[in-house]
Amino acid sequence: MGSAKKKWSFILSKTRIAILGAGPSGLAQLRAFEALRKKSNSSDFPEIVCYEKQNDIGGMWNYTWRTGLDRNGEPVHGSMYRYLWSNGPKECLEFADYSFDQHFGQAIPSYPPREVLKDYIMGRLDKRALFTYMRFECPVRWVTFDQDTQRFSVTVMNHKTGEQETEEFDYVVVATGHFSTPNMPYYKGLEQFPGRVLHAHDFRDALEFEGQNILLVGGSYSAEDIGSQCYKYGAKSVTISHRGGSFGYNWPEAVNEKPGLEHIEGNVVHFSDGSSQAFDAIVMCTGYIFHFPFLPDELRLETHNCLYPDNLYKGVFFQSNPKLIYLGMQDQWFTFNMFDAQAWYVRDVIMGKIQLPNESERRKDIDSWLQNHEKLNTDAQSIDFQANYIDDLTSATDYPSFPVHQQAELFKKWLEDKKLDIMGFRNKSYASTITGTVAAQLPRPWLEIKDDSLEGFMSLKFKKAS
Ligand code: FAD
Ligand code: NA7
Repeated sequence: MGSAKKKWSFILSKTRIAILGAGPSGLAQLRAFEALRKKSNSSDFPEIVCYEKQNDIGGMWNYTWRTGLDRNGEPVHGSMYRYLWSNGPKECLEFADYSFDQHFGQAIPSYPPREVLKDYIMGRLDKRALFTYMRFECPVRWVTFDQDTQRFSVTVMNHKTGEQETEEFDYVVVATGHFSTPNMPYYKGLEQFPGRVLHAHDFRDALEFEGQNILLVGGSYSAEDIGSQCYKYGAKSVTISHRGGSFGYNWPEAVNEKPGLEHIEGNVVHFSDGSSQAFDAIVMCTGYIFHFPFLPDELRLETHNCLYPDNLYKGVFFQSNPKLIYLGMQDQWFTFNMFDAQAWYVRDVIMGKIQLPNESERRKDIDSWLQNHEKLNTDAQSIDFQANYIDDLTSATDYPSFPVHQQAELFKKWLEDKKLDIMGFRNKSYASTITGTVAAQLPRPWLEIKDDSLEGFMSLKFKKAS
């Protein structure tokens, strides 16, 4: 009896952390702790549980053919599609502590397909150790915070047992992503449009639109990439309606730009310049909303896709309750290396290595970033802003320093390359800022390579970049 009681109080005294989501952000957090555990092996190492809705790690990088609901009746998370290739140079997302050379053992091109990048992201993980923290098929249903105990209650639906479970934690890390819940606008006449109307979230295979005249609504990455995919896989014509202006790309003849969409009559779409055109299908590439149905108002981050959401100290600690942490909530030039920088910082705060300042100091820090954020006018400035943010985080931890400003320069080069040749930028090669290795070249132009599988890609006879 006595020893059981002792054991129980020992368990209660351990810091408990819930990580919600096992995409690249949640995995970065798990790995940050795992790295520490391996180094210190200390007995006061926190107890960590990672709840994941899917039945695997990888988040957005797990391709699924499903749309709508998954096999458990939960909203499908995945927005990635077949034939998706990296939309930025891999050299800008390389981990500081795990290079592409280390993973592939050879130079590979700068723009790999999804499966190849996923293989890289997973490559550095000690899956055996990591899976001990995982609770798969456990979507988080509700989170509350008790002011008296200063602990969170996290309730999940465990689809493996068919039962709801509630556990208590000292910290909650929300890493559920923000490119999954469609922002779906309405335009007059949409309900009468005779063809398919879908959001980019449900776009899976460009071949579906082969031989069709397709309209994409939106002026950002999804519109330009889904447009390029549809062109590559044989759409008859691709039209992009961009309410904010023009991409300024030299599109091939079959790809056109239009200004904002006004209304729809039958299969004819009318645009704000008075022009109109008939289409077979419409894809809304109109972005995503931040959706945290498992959080009550007082814990819920309210923001839109931007580089510095308000109320997050260091971009991660929720201002009114810094034991609640949000990872990866920024718009993303940088991705995997930024998630690492955030995860390392969060870990060091939880472990008491970094002290959080008081509420008003945190507010001042947030405001100073927001002031700079407001002044951003160009993509180049935005890239530098995010690089500075990452620098700010990594300089406070022992995360291996990496030349984030050199990577920022690569991003600027990438933007220029896209402007010069939107269908050819993926043929370019860049040098790694981590190892110096110059990426290999694709043997044929990206437009001609239709197989996006890992095996297909790795069996290509890459050329040495000239
Ligand atoms: P996610 O990868 O979205 O992972 C979130 C995880 O949380 C998922 O596993 C999900 O199942 C889980 N989850 C959600 N809700 C719950 C819940 N209630 N309970 C439990 N678990 C939950 N980035 C690049 O670097 N390069 C690219 O080329 C690129 N292309 C992209 C293309 C598309 C179409 C999209 C949508 C994004 C792209 N991105 C790209 C950005 C991509 O979102 C990030 O690379 C990365 O996946 C973000 O990681 P995350 O962990 O923050 O979120
Ligand atoms: P983004 O980058 O958030 O862009 C959304 C786009 O949709 C943007 O151009 C918006 O124009 C446009 N939008 C939003 N609402 C509307 C309406 N109502 N009508 C017309 N156009 C609209 O999302 P993406 O999906 O392109 O990219 C997200 C991630 O996926 C990205 O990180 C990639 O890596 C892949 P606005 O600027 O508001 O005028």
